[in-house]
Amino acid sequence: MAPTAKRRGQHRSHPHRLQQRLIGAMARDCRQTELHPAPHSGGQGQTLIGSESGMIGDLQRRNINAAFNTLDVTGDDHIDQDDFRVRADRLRTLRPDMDDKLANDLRKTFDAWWEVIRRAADSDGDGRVTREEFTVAIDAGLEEDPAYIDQMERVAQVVAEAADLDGDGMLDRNELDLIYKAFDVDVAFSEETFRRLDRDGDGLFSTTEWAQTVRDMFSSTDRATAAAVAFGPVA
Ligand SMILES: [Ca+2]
Ligand SMILES: [Ca+2]
Ligand SMILES: [Ca+2]
Repeated sequence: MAPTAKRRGQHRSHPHRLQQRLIGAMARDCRQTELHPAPHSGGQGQTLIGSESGMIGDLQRRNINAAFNTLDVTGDDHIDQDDFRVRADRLRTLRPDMDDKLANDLRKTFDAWWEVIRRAADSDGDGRVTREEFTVAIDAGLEEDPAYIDQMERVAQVVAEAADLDGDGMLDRNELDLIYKAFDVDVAFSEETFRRLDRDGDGLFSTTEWAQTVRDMFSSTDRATAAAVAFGPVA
């Protein structure tokens, strides 16, 4: 008698796992908190999201804080348009020969990214997003909003074009590192990401593949992808 195959698809592919997502993934180090015994392990009234680890509530808070800190480029504890302008300008300094068209594309794309966040998160309409407003928006599903995901993919594409120093439509390791530097992400993390993206081992991958990788950071929970390790190792 043939054994019945068990469907295990549900086991690891729930989209509501915040630690899998792009900027939340920057806080991957915080996964270590899962190793710490929960001091409140008997509690039953906790509002945890997900259930596998039992610590997602804490993780989520940490990830949201990490995401907020990353977006708050100016460090004034608010996200506003300046943060996105500064980030776009930083890419310009990484690429001194950037032409005006690309510089404009960068600025417009980063502005549009800010617009998506502002619309979703600036609940008091003062043109700035506080940590609290951001947390509420993420809780409400900002990172699952197709408009947000589309915009992130656009940002990734333009950033990849900016980092493509020799303009061949492909990124090499050095060009990928430029992206990491522009986003203040530890360049050490780019090594494994690069290895996974450069499938045929020729030392290059396309800017389009990079944009797709960024998209995967939101939509995929597959730990074998480049997206999974883009901001640090997964356990
Ligand atoms: Ca700021
Ligand atoms: Ca506000
Ligand atoms: Ca290139």
